[in-house]
Amino acid sequence: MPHRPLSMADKIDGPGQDTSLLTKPKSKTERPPLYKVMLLNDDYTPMEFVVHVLERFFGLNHAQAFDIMLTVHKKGLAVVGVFSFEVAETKVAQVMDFARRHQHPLQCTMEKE
Ligand code: TYC
Repeated sequence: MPHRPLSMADKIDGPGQDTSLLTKPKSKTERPPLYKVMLLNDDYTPMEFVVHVLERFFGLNHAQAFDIMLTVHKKGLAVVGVFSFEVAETKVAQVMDFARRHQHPLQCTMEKE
């Protein structure tokens, strides 16, 4: 028997089940990664301030902002939006700066989805 490296043609999965020609080609247009922006709970930032932040920087209406604020308050954190890296980074910086300027300890972070 001639010695040669194994090729995909040698890999037969079972009768009539050679899948070597049926694998999906990798998509050519890869989507850029998305980033979750999250707010963290703390014991000191006023609820109304958090609602205002969500309206101002995340374009939520008052009811949506109030709901998310309450989720953070009860669960410790919540995702407030999903964005490209650059937009997520900007939102985090805007929220952190706004909270710092108002002397609230509110924390905002981002994480790859
Ligand atoms: N826990 C805060 C309070 O009781 C309210 C709060 C909600 C703070 C959400 C931060 O991301 C936050 N005043």
